[in-house]
Amino acid sequence: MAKQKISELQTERKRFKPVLPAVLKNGPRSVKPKFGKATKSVSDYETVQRLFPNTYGMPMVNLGKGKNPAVSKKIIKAGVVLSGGQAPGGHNVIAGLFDGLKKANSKNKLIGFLGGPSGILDNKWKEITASFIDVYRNTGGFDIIQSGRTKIETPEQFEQTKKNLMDNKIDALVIIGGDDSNTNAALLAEYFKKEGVNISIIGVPKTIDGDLKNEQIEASFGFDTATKIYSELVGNVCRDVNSARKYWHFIRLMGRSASHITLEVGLKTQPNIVLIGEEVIANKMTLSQVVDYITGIVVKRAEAKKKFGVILVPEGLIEFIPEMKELISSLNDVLAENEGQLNSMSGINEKKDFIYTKLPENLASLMKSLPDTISSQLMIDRDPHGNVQVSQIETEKLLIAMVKTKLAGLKKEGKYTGKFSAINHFFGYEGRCGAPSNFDANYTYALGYNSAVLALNGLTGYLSSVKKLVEKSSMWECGGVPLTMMMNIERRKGKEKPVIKKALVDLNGVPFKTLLKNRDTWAETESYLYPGPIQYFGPYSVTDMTTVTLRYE
Ligand code: FBP
Repeated sequence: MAKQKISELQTERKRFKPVLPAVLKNGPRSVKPKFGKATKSVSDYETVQRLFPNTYGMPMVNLGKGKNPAVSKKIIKAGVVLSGGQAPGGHNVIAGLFDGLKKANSKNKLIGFLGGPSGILDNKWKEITASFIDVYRNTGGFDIIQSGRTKIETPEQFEQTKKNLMDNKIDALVIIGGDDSNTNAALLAEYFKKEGVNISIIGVPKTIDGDLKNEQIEASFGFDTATKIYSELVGNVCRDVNSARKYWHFIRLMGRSASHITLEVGLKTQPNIVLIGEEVIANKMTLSQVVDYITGIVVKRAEAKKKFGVILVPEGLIEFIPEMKELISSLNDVLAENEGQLNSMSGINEKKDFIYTKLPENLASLMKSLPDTISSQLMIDRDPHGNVQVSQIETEKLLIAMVKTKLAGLKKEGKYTGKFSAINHFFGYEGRCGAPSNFDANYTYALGYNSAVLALNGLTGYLSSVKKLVEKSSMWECGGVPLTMMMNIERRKGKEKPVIKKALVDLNGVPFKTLLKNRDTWAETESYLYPGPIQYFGPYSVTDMTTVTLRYE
């Protein structure tokens, strides 16, 4: 077979050697887990404890240097699965895991389940070998074994998972995923303990959205690279508006449940408006008030003869507007409770008319008041974890339409004389598979290697944790955080469920406060910053520096 051609950059990136944290440098035999105090869930203690009787309260684990020859004695076979949306660095997690396992014992094996958790249920896998993994080192994407959003949730699926893992003689399963996938990891760990099955379950914090973090997990991988890619694009658009001076660009950025991406990109590029969903909900702003805020700035800039600007809109904004949140949550319940009946209807209008009869009156009229495309997009199937697929809802177009209407009204009243031409963008998929930055390449490799160490020590129900991320990678600290420690109870698909709590933008944190301090100036001026493309070679300050968010936090 002809050798696949790779780009010049890929050729260079193959040579990049991630720098492991000092504690992992000499391999799993030189690392000992140290156990801290018993832990508690973030809230709903009693319910979470009742649901996880076997794995609740486990201690924090820190890895320290020390002789640990036992990890090499047993030959282990591990499985790995990529779950959920792509994030730069997934391939390096698998490379780190592979190298950690092989360093402990060259006879250890690793297989990758194909296409996400469905690969476990369908028993589809591929062995990861040295020559196979080498091609993927330091590359973006999840194409090595692909990903998927299947949720392992029914008793039959748990049983099938147990059977397939046992048939394959798997000793440890590493689940690389976001909050939902790691919730699944926690449920599996609990199930295996209950069943007396000796398979370690270790999670790895992945998501470009940056919302899987807490005091122990400083950042999820992929956030650094994805935000650098979006910042380059947004910076370029800012330079374009400043050159042409004729358009308003409405840019929606991925991040379905939290606005971390928008905040980070906003701080890196300083556009005229940065909407933060968490602020909108805290101030109980209506959709119309959000539109008023944007319109106010458009008018002010027009008065200064500036009919151009750039506005960043977090993908999840729609769910942060209290009235919309209420509508979406009611819709979630109506869609879940009437699934059969709705499936039997073919036309979207028939479905809408049916839904209007099931929603409370005020929410039905709110839904009716939305443009047709938006109300249809709100009804798109929920993902297997019950989340609305906000990436399919064109909020930026909704805002443009509403701002236009508002400006037309102001024009009639003689309060606005400008011209408003708007262009919409959605940057999401563009950033999820980029070649990992040096930071993400190092971080993901360390997370993978660390997960091998946790599994080799027989731990289960832990999330791989690498800390002190603003330091050089050699200084990073490694360990494991009990998955149950991050849980709380939330409503999903019309039912109360234990889930890992998402980290939202902290309105008292330095990143948001920095935006707050500067945004009035950015609104009226052209304080744009142009971060440019990710640099892999060159001075440390441009190649290895991580996010503004992490540095401020
Ligand atoms: P994860 O939470 O699984 O990491 O995915 C995040 C994300 O990129 C969101 O920002 C986006 O809304 C969603 O995935 C899109 O999902 P899909 O790939 O299924 O369209």
